Parts: sequence; structure tokens; C-alpha cells
Amino acid sequence: MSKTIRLSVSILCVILLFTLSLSAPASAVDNAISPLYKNSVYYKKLSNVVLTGNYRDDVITVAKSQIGYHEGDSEADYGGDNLMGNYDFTEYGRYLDSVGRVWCSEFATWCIRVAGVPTDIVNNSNSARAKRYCLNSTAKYYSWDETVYRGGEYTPQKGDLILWVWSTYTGVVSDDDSLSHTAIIEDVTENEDGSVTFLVVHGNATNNVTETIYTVDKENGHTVTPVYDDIVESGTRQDLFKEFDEVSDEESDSFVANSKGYIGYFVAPDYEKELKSTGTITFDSNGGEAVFDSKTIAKNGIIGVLPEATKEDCELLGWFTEKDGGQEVNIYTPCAEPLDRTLYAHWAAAPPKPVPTVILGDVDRDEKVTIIDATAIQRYLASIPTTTYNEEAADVDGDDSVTILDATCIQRHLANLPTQTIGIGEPIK
Ligand SMILES: [Ca+2]
Ligand SMILES: [Ca+2]
Ligand SMILES: [Ca+2]
Repeated sequence: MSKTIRLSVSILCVILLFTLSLSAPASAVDNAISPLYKNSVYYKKLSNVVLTGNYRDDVITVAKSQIGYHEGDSEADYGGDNLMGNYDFTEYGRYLDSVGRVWCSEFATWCIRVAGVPTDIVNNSNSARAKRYCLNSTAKYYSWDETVYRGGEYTPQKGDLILWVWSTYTGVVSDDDSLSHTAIIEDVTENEDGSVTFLVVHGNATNNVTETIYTVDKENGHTVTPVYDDIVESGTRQDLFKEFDEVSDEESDSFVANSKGYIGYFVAPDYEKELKSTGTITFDSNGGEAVFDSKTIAKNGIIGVLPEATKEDCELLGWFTEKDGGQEVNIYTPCAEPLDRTLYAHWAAAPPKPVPTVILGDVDRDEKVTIIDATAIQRYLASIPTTTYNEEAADVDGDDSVTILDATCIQRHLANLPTQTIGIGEPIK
């Protein structure tokens, strides 16, 4: 490609990205949250996150609220609870229009966006590419040799990203290559033995969201563990994988849990950047109570975390632009002008709680009549404590008192002997 064409293409890309970032900074398919995710325990945990306005802290808090979320096999698994899932279906991938693909970068991007960080601080990426995270933003990336551990200026810290290479290859990787893995740094410790330990929170390392500790050698950013040296000596990448019995192929996620490799790049979002356009959302819970009452938002960001709210005998429908009517916003809604605004909780009457049916003779309320129910009556009559005892179910013969005859009725019923009582094992009307 000639220089001119390449330049034009780059400009076009920048314009295109800029346009996209104005209309849909999230590149979300439809800007909506999947209903399965919205009803999941992980969304509930997210709604209980209280943001501090310190982006470094907030990105981590958001990420940690998702620990345990597991990838699924299909769109039916967006709730994150299919613990056997293996096909990379996640809400995070869905958000970046990248469903069914390895999702570590998607998860990191999702956490950054949902924490409210605008795209001019760090860009979206659906792969572990240093350059892509920094495109159209003031984020910077650094190789291991540019860190303070090697006499450079960059100090890795909380909220930065690590882009890993799962390989023993020691050459230089391109900053535009898609590397093996993206993780968010939660904590960094320099050790006396010349190593550095990173605590990270990340997605897809073990097909779920988890925290992992990696210790690397200051010399070169390579992971150090007791088995690492042996593997390096054994030579090739293929040999490296053979070391782990449970790993059948190079793409396996289970490898990552035991990973040996090195740090390709760090991505340092410019979290402390002074933002020109910010505003405050005030949450009017419309008679209820919200986990937090206001939050700061920024232009080129999305609304992000919305508070959980409760109201007696009510169910939260969502947060809307008007007290009555208006439009519902969700965590992916782009922050539009005016940035100062109020959102209102809308409520629906909670459905009446189903009254549990009492089964005649089911004294211990385990939904079946067994000899234990007869025993429960005997224990009750002998004033011996029983774990569960339901008087209504115990008065099997319906004479308004519980006696040994009720226990006998149950025993006869279980032995298929005739009793005068009808309706044992059936719901009491
Ligand atoms: Ca996976
Ligand atoms: Ca029972
Ligand atoms: Ca009775």
C-alpha cells in the first residue's frame, strides 16, 4: 500500500471510529442488556457496586463483582451460570459484538466501560492488541523493557492491562499483534528475590471470571514458577504444552491457569486525565431506596453501573428518563447531553408470593409423606424437639387435635392398610 493510500485509510478509520464512538461508544449490538444477564446474580452484584469516581478503583470493583461468571454454550447462557459452558458465549462478548470468541479482552473492555471510563481515556478492544486499546485515546502502551524494573519510566499499577504471550518465545512481539491474553492489574508487588508479582482479575482464563497471581522475572517479564525452568529447557512451544496432561490443544483455556509465558505489553489508560465534559446523574428512586443516589458520568462514556433499588411490595422495572413514562436507560446507554440529569426508578407491584401448599400427613414439609412424618408426630407428643413440625399436616384424621392416632394413620397409609382417613398425601384445601 502506498503511503498516501495508507494515510487516507488511517484517516478514514479514525473518522469512522470517531463517528461510531459518538453514536455508539460501546459498539453494542443494540445498546440493550440481555434479559438473561439482567436477571442474573452477576447483574445484581454489579448493581450493588458503589463507584468512587476513582477510575482505577472502580474498574477493579466492577471486575470483581463478576467473579464466577462462566462462559456458556449459547445465548441461553448469558446469565453466566452454566458452569460446564465451553463455547465463549458471554454478556461481555455480546456487548462488543464478539460472541463465541475468546473473551478476555472483551471482559477487560466491558469492565472499563461499565465503570464509566470514557473512550478517550482508553479504547475498546476485542483482542489483546496494545495499539488498539490506545487508538483514538490518550492511553499508552509499554514493553517490559520500558518498565521501572528495567530502568524505564513506566510503573505498572492497578487498573492497567497486561497483554500476555503464552509462549516461551523470547523475541519481540509486534505492538499490533493480537497477543494471547488480556488481564486487568489489581495489585503489584516487587519481591526481594528479583521477581514481581501481579494479582490480576480477568475473563476466560479458566472459562470464567477469576483472579490469578502471576510472578514474573524482573529481567525479562517471564513467568516464574517451580516448573518453569524445566519447561524452558525442554525447548519448543509444543513441548511446553505437553507438560500439562490436562491440556489437549494450544487453545485450551485450562492451560492458562497454569500458564507460562511472558508479558508482551502493558496498556496504561490515562485514568487521571482531566475530562472536559462530565455531569452528574441524580437517581430519584420514586418512593424506594437506592444503593447510591448520584454518580458522575463523562462524555464518550456509557451510563455504566445503575444502582439496585428496593421498595416494599414492589419490583424495580428499571431507571427511566421521566418520573412517569419517558425512556428506559440501561448500563450501555451512551452518555448524551445534557450530562447533568435525573433518572427515575419505575416500579411494578410485586407478584403475590405463592402460598405454599400443605400436604396432609407431610408433617416435616418435605413435600412427601414418609415414616419420618409419623416419627415427627411421635417426637412432638413425647416433647422431643423436631426440626420441622406442621400442626395442620399432622392432624391427619381431622379431629382438631394431634394424637398418636394421627401417627398410626400415616403408618397404616404407608403400609397400604385401610384407614378411615382420606386425603393423606394430598394438598389440604
Ligand atoms: Ca473460553
Ligand atoms: Ca414428609
Ligand atoms: Ca388428629
